[in-house]
Amino acid sequence: MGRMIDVPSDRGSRPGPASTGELNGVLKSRREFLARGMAVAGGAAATGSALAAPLEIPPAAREMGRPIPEAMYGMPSKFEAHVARRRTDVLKNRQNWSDWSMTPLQHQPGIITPNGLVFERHHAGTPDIDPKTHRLAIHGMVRQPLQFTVDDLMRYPSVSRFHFHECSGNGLTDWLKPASVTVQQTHGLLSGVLWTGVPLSTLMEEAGIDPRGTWVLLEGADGAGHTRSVPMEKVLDDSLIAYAMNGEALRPENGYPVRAVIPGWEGNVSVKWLRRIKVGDQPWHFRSETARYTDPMPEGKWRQFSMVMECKSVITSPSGGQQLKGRGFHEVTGLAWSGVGKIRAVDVSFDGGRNWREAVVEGPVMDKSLTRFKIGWNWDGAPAVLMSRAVDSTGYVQPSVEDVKKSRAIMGFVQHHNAIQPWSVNEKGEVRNAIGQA
Ligand SMILES: Nc1nc2c(c(=O)[nH]1)N[C@H]1C(S)=C(S)[C@@H](COP(=O)(O)O)O[C@H]1N2
Ligand SMILES: [Mo]
Repeated sequence: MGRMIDVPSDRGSRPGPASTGELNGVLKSRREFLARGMAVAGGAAATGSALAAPLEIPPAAREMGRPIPEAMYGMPSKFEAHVARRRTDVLKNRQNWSDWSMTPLQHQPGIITPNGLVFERHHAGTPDIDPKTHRLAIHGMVRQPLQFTVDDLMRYPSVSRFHFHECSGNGLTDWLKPASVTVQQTHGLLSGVLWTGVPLSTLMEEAGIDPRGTWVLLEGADGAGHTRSVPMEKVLDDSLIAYAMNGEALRPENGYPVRAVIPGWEGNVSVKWLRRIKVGDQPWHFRSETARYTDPMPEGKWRQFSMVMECKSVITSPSGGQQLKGRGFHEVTGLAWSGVGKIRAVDVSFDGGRNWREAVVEGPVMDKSLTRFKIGWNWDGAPAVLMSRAVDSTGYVQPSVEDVKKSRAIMGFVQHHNAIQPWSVNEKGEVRNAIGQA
C-alpha cells in the first residue's frame, strides 16, 4: 500500500434538527404554505395573479411550426442560451488547455447533468480520437496481457449506473472567503451522470490478475499522459470502463471513446481517453498523486491517496447572484452526495447555522449519486443566511469550514473541500456567497 497517513477526522456534528413545527417562518411544505395563503388572501393563488379575462391567442397558435427535418441532433431552446458551461473568472489560466469549465448547477433541476453541461477538466486539452484506431491494453502482473478495440469492449455485458462526478478542486477558490459569485463557480466542478460501460472486474478477470497485483495504473491517450494509481480493491468493487454517458456516446471532452469511472472518488482518477491498464504490487507515485491532488495537513505532512470525495451538499436555489422574487413562499433546493454511500438526510438552516430543519430528500436516492433535497421557506423580507448540511449512510456529517480548518493546514487553496456553503439574503432579496462570514 502507499504511504497513507492517518488523518484527524474532519467530519462535522449534527445537533438535532427541529423536525416538526414552524421555525423562523419556515414552513413544512408548499401545501402548508398554500393552505395559509388561501386562508389569508381568501383563495388567491400563491405566485400567479388573478385571471381577469381569457388569454389572447398567441402568434404561435395561429401558424405552423418548424417541420421535422430528416435527421437532426436536437438543441435547447434559443431562450436557454444563458445556460452554458463556463470557465471560471476567478482562477483563469492564461492558456485554456489545462483548465476547467463548470456546470451551471443553478439551472439544473433534478439530478442529471445534460451532456453539453457536464463539467470539463483537462490537463492538455481535448484530443480528437478515432474509435476505429483506439486501443486499450491490459498488462503487467496478469496471466495474459490483452488489447481491446472499442468494439471489443462493447461486446461485454454492460451496466449503467448513476454517479456524481466531482473534481477534488471543487470549491478550491472559495473556502476561506468569497471569491466567486455563483454556485456554478463555487461548486460547478460537479455533475450527475448515468455512465454505461463494462465493469473493470470483468476485464481484470479475463486478463487474470496475479495474486501480487494490488494496484492498477490507468493511463490516458491525451497530451498530458495523465496517469493514476488505483487500489485493486476499488477496481474490482465498482469501477467501470465507460463508453456512454446519459444515453449516448461519451462526449470528446469527457473521454471519448472510453474512460475509467471510479465512483465516488476524485474526478482525477477517472482517467479519460483510457489507453493502458497496468497491474502492479504498489502505487506508482505519479505527479497527480505527489506534487498535485494531495492535502497539506497541520503537522506539516501531506496526505496522499485521499481519493474519496466525502459527504457534501449545496443549496442551488436560491444561490449566489440570484434575486428572490418577493416575500412569501420559496422552494429552497439543492444537491447532496457522498463518495461512500447514499444520502441519509439533509438539514437546512435559515439563520446561519443556529437552527436546523430537516429537508425532504427526493428519490431516487442512489449510491454515490447526486441526490436532490427540498424545503419550503416563507421569506419574511428580513436578512437571512441559508446553509445545508448533509448526512450520509455511514452517519458522516458534512463539516463546517471550522471543522475542515482544524483538520487541515491552512493554505490559499484546498483540495477535497466539503464544508457547508452559506448564502446570505439581504432585505432586497439579493443572494450572495457568504463563505467565512456566517
Ligand atoms: N486523460 C486524462 N484524464 C483525466 C484528466 C486529464 O487531464 N487527462 N483530468 C482528470 C481530472 S482532474 C478530472 S476532475 C476529470 C474530469 O472529467 P470530465 O472532464 O469528464 O468532467 O478527468 C480526469 N481524467
Ligand atoms: Mo480534477
